[in-house]
Amino acid sequence: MDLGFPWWLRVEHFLNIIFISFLVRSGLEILSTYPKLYRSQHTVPGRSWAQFTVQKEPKHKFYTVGGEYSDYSPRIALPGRGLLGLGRYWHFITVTGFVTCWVTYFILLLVTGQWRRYVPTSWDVFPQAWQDMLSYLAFTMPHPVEGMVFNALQQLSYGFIILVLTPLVILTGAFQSPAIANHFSRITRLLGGRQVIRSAHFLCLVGYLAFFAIHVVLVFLHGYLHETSKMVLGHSDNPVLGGTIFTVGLMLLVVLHVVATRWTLADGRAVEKLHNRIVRPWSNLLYKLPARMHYDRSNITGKPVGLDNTTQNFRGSGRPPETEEYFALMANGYEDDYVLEIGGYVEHPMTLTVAELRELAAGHSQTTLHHCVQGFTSIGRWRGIRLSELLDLAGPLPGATDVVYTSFQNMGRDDVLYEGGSYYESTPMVEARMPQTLIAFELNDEGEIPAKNGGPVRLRLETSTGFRSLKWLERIEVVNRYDIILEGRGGYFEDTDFFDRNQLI
Ligand SMILES: Nc1nc2c(c(=O)[nH]1)N[C@H]1C(S)=C(S)[C@@H](COP(=O)(O)O)O[C@H]1N2
Ligand SMILES: [Mo]
Repeated sequence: MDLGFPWWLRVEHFLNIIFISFLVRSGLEILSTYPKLYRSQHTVPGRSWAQFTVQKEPKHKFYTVGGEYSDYSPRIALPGRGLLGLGRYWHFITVTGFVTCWVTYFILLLVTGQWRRYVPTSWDVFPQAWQDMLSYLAFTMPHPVEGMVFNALQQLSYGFIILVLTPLVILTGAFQSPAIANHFSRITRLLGGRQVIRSAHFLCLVGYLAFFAIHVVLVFLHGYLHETSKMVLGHSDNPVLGGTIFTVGLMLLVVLHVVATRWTLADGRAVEKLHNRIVRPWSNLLYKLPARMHYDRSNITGKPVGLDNTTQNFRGSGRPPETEEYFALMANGYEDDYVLEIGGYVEHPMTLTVAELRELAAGHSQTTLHHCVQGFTSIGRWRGIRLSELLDLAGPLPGATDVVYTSFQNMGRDDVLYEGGSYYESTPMVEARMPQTLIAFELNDEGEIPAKNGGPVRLRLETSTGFRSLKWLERIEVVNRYDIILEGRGGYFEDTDFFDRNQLI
């Protein structure tokens, strides 16, 4: 068969240059907001195996993770400046194209028989690839394998990138989604846990970059015009024409990156719209994946031996309310002073104390892996009542679509890192009704939820990124539309930053 360079293979190669460069830059943006890699799911400060920031971890015990943001430059990251939400939007937009492209390519390889170019059919390829490498090091060009367009080293390295590294990067990427990681929690654990998978995802990036560097060197060694002409025209009969087209293409790619970065920094909401169009149709399918927990007490993110506060290593994000009322509430053990309100579009509005919540919950607890959108994870055992049961008691009226949660924390007042008003969040009814959506009042069997983790009562959404699990819960309100509340995006970070309320990724 002819193993030349068919047109679809060339188109795919070109699209990949675009997709991978966007994935790398937006991926770096995501990394920048928590530029550390861990082996353990407990992400204990000081135990990272790699770090990509010069920032030191604060010394006091209860610093919040928000302070670990590093802002990478827009020259490196897309869009840079610590704009995590926008980096995520670009990553997911590009993933949609990249995965579609790879699957199509994979099918085409199979049906056309072109897979033979990447899959060695004899063991001889391995010693041959070694010989090829030696000859490159001596600046002589190795010969292609009999009947092939590539030499043995090219065949093995391209095969590895396309058939091993790419599936691996897609798999490890998919498991960054809390919905996927918590639904397939057995696989998450089998693969070594969420942080090992996150580290592997990063190592895939290193793999791509190393391949890219060598690939470029080899293109130059073989002859730039000659090789790039094959990428464009499929042959090297007219290297000047092919090489020129390729070079112009590369310049356009640079322009595309500059334009995308500037556009994102100037009009993030437009990027958000693009994201919602492209990504939501498939990401909404993740609502079909309820969390299935395979964690127990022994997996809890606990204390280092010798310290008496077991919950201290469950990382905290955000600052507790700084009001007299809140301090008084916590000081008094809140059992009598705290009341949770449930109201809005329901038949029976009600208020419940923690004691009443406890009674209704009948001892239910769940041990789950928390995924902060920045990347830290902790495993906690939450005692609480399923929201679904509370909703049954309150009786949503026909036409109720969403549930809105408000906190007595105020970001502008309580957290130096942020501006703005009260923290709130909302969920579509399907998410509110998920079996693990919990109104929690106890962490790690310690009688209560500590202030820094959202006590007395907080929301737990186990298939979504952490920012949506609202802490210091004051009121639950059933509504028939959420888009008329404040900025209309359904939550504090959705309104003030670029986070998506439907973010189960
Ligand atoms: N009211 C309120 N809820 C909040 C936050 C906040 O700042 N304020 N931070 C969110 C974020 S970003 C995360 S990751 C989780 C962290 O929960 P933890 O502090 O128990 O780890 O709470 C979420 N809920
Ligand atoms: Mo977070």
